[in-house]
Amino acid sequence: MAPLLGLCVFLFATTACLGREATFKKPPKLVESKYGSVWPVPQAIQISEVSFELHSSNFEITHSAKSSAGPRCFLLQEAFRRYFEYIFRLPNTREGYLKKPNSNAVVSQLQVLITSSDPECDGYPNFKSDESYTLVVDQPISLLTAANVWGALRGLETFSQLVYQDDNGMHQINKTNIKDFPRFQHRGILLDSSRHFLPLKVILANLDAMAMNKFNVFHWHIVDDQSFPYQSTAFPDLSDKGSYHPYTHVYTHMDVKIVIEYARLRGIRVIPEFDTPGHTQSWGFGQKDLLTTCYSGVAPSGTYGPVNPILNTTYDFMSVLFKEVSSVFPDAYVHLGGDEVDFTCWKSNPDIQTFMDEQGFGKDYSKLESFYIAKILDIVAQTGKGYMVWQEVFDNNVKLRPDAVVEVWMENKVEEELNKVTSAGFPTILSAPWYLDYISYGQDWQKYYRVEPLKFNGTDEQKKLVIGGEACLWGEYVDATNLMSRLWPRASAVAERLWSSEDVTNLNDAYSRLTVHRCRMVKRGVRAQPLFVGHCDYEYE
Ligand code: CP6
Repeated sequence: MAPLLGLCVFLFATTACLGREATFKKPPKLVESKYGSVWPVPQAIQISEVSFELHSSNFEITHSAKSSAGPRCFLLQEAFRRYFEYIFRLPNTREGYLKKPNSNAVVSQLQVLITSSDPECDGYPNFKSDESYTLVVDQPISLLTAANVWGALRGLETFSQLVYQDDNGMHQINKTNIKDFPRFQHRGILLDSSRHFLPLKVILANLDAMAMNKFNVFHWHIVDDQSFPYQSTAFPDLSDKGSYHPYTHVYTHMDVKIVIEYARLRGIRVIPEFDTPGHTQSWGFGQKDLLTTCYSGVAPSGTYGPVNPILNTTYDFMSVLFKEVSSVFPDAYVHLGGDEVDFTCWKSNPDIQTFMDEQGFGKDYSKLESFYIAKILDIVAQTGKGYMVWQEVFDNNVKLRPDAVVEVWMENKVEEELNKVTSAGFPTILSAPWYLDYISYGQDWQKYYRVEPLKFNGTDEQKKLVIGGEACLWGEYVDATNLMSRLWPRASAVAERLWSSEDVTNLNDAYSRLTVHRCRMVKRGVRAQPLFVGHCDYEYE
């Protein structure tokens, strides 16, 4: 059996053969993909065998004369510059270092044509933004057409991914036709800046990586039990006392604005989450009487529980805080959390027991939770914002506005939950299968890739309510040292599931493109970890 053992070692990288549990025993095969190395795969793409050259000295990305956008469109100007650099000016990209005479045709321009009368140059992306585009790569002029800047951004990313270097270091692109649009509107990444403070730099780097994968929502789980880094102007004590450090480990309004603008320029929405009534321990340091006093027998135990839902002062505070938050974050939605409320402390508190009796809630503390959430929803509705919530809020029968988005995160009975939420008529996003803070040996990206968000019992109307999904990177074991490598390229699997057509499921094809895509991210300065054995032409340095 020696040859078989050898094969076993070769194919399965030893662990499977030693009988230890390897999640994914068979590494996929590297194959030539008809999609080139584009990630995520466009809805329709034909790449021809014919290739053209690009020369940095004779190539520009410009506005088409017919475009409704021009050089005054700052968002596009910045994008043109960025993508020119991705194509030509990376650290160790040598262009044509073995220049040989040739007579190939050259692409000298990528013209960008915005067709809508309002290109949305100065706007923010929103949940209805049109990200579709068409791309015709031909010589001497290639044409990218989109209704507005959001589609143009996606098309520029695709164009840059079509460019490759031949064995002589010459930049090449094949004649190509693409018609593209996202399958799901909401394609998010959740970062948690409470369990560890995330410096601005890593948040911005992650926004770059998101754009490379056509993600369009940054779900910023900005505060939680462990720290409150958001610096509020109305309640400065919250971060003065509740952050890890009041000067170095906080996000000022200016910091937040920087993140929002950086994201906007990449077509990414920023949705902040202020999770209550649970997950709020850090709030208690800077806001007296906000949290419930827990009791041990008849005396306070010295610990605190969820937000105290029976005091008027709680709601006065929340009104002012959410008013501020709604003006600092321009997106039409805020995430209100509502997950994992622990009732132990509420149960111990005599004032809460009295209140429960008065309200006729009996011993059902989920009624008290609903009472609280309903009031928060009213407060937020008054700011003119829509809201997202974790699934428990729906599960507890809280009355939600019809445009409320319910985020399904619990791993058990996901399909049943999707059916329930959508049959009640609510838009929903799926994050349950995509908890990327979980790690394991092997190629777990395949598990994320195989997920089919619409695989649940429901009508077509219900399926339309699944507006997308999110990859979540909870921060217990993550800070700036490992965030990028933990997320990328594993989150790329989620990106393709949410962007590309349902039938894009071939694992060998995905593996082959993702290997190249991962090296491309590395080349662009993203510390994306390897999928398996191998090398990149340009290694991270
Ligand atoms: N923090 C907050 C968390 C989690 C949630 N909310 C969480 C729960 C279970 C797992 C991973 C993360 N760390 N605020 C639940 C949405 Cl497995």
